[in-house]
Amino acid sequence: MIRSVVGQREAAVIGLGASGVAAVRLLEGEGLRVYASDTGSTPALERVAATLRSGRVTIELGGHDLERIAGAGLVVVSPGVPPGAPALAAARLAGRTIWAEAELGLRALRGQVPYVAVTGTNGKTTTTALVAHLFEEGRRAVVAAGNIGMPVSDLARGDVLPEVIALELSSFQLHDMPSVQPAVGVLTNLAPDHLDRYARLEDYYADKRRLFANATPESIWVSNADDPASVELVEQVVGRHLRFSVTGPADGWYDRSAGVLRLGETAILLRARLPLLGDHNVANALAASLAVRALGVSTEFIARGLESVRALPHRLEPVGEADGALWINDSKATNVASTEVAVAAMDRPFVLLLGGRHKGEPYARLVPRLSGRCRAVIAFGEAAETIEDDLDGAVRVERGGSFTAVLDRARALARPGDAVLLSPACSSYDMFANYLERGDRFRAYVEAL
Ligand code: UMA
Repeated sequence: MIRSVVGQREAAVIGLGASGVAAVRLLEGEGLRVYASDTGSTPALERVAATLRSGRVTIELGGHDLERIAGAGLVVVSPGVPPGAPALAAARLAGRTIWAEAELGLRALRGQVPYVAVTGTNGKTTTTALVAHLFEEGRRAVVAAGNIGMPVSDLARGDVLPEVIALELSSFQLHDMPSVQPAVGVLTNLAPDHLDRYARLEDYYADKRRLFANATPESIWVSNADDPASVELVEQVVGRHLRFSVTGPADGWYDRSAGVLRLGETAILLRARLPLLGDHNVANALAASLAVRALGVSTEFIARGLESVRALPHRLEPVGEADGALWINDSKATNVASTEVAVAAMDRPFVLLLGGRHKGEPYARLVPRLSGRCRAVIAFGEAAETIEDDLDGAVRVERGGSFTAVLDRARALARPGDAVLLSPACSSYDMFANYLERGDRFRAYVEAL
């Protein structure tokens, strides 16, 4: 089927990150000739190129041969390549078929494996991981793939296929996935994002809408009843609609007065037994529960799965207690919106560690959620002074020096029953290699105590 699209020509792969490499391997495995290129030429890319080059595979680093791409039978694009990139413009101008790597992977699977596709602005990865976890609990052979980390093309090349895929899809991937047709499609929520890539918010939402492009009356959709933008987006979509809500009755909902998660009238689990922090995670849990329930996982297995789930590393992840305070690693929060969600999830007084490399967003947006609830903010890194200015007068702010000094100070300020929350709202590049290293240092400190 892929062969018939490529014809006698070669296939072109744009970008050689995880997606591009997986696409090259899949296409070569199909017996096709491949031209893959990347604008980068780092030593890491050179090493990757050396492992891929073969009689059928040509690799070019440091730029794209636009003419060659324009002559390809099929162009496979990595999600990080923006639609306006010259390589894609050349392919479009020549009228070439352009597929996202995820489209290629799904085509290679030829409909043999049903998938639950999860998209939305926030909560995609957590919901995808939850879907996979609940399927596992229900004894289904499942793999989590897509934006969450494993390219679908790698999955498709494997010898043993799973029974079902939990597939996280970003708007970047959906842009070039004309045949997407999930067994269940989940939309977690919508909010402005990626405005560095999309000229208008409508364009971003339009890519999200592509999840529903092949809807039929048999399709099953799960969406967020509490989010007006999601409600509007799915309004005209055909199929069976299941909705979740943390504010009132729905197909999956949080009965707050009883402290219970419900599917319809059926009580699934006490909120207190779901080991994830914050209402947003209750919403993610309800979305995942509805999706797997629609594919036959029993409420008994769902309840067990929700109870045994653990936070993903670096995302509101409780890492331990010290002197009676709970230390929470949310190092993945690299923008103010993420930190806002984390702070809203705090059900006890907390010391907030805020800082790193400033990304231009004002921190004042956090003030309504900090006043009266946050014991102190410790501002650190390059952003420290801006944070101090933005929060001035609304909450106690102290300036931290080295990361160890910041953690020592947090320990001194937190009282028994408090939380110490690392949710920095900044990138980590001023002090660390990445957010993972920042979170790992936080965890190691707590473990050493
Ligand atoms: N490049 C070109 N030409 C261009 C532009 C870029 O050659 O004009 C090259 C870059 O030099 C680079 C490569 O393309 O080498 C970039 O590829 P990529 O950014 O698509 O990276 P991958 O490693 O393939 O990772 C992608 C997803 N990345 C993005 O969407 C940015 C990963 O999601 C995903 O896990 C992976 O595929 C496997 O499916 C990451 C992500 O940040 C986690 N996603 C965004 C998000 O969640 O917000 C959408």
